[in-house]
Amino acid sequence: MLNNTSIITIERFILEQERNFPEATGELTNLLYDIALGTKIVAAAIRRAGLVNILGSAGATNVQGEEQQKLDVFANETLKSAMTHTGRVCVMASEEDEEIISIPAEYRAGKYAVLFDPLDGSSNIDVNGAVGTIFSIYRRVSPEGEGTLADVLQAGSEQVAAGYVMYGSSVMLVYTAGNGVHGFTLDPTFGEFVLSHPAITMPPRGKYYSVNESNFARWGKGVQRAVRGFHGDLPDLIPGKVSRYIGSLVADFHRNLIAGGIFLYPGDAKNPRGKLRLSYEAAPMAFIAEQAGGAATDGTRRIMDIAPSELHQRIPLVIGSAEDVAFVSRMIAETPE
Ligand code: AFP
Repeated sequence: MLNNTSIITIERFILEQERNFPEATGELTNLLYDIALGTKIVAAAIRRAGLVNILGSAGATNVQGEEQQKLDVFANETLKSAMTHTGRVCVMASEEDEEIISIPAEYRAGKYAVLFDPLDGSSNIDVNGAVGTIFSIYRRVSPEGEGTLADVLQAGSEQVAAGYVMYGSSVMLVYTAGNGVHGFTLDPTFGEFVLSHPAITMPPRGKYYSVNESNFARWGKGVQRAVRGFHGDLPDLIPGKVSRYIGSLVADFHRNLIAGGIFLYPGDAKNPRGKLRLSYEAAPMAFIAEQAGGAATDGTRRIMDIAPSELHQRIPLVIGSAEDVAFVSRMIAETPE
């Protein structure tokens, strides 16, 4: 098996990509590999979850006031320990931690800051649904020493790399380092991510729309009109689409990335800033969407341009095939509230 040169592991792929940049030190390759290793451990735990009876609440709530599942805690700790002692990272931030995560003094010389949502869509775990890990990597902006809040509060356009791992019927890692979007599938027989989806591109207009329609009555009129368009009620403006919603951003986004479509989590009368987090969810997914030819906005502004002012900031998200995202912006701009 190993002498089969048609198998491209994630490590080989990233190393080969880095050859195009003579100034590259290999540190980013190693960091991505650390993250891949952490997610393989998480994937193994998720697969065993139903068997070893570790499902259920850990009894704590996270900083968003949401109940944590045990696997959330496990995934968070696993990813932290995969990156803490390598000397590649100066600071981290996790959706599950209120404050930035500092790195012990002897290891904090690294030039990267990493943000992650360790187990997104975790309410799907109890029903054996798809969940994911999302990550985002920035270059440190603070001088040497301990990384600071400034390192993790950068606009999405400053990302060096971003990606997600989807723990679905197979485990897939999808990432971009600004040179296209590439997907790898975990081969469970030898435990490596192998290149399965090189240079993923999103169709400009998609077949699917994904949104939690139970919030329909609370949306602004522009969003309501756009979704009516997706229902097929505005045939002069846009052909109708097929509805698909899992309630797990990674899984919903992944379908639309591969097959074409749009995902929305708009703000509404109860939560004007929506539900999703700018730094852990919206910005990394926006980087991937744009690199695949798609787009991402908060309804009016490009997500990648928005610099967060706080660590756990929420933001409305409209992401997917470029023409579909533009249609939503147009409906929002043209529809009086
Ligand atoms: P959980 O991690 O609490 O399941 O939230 C998942 C999520 O952040 C994102 O993955 C989904 O797209 C979105 O929330 C679903 O939210 P609704 O349940 O309100 O539709």
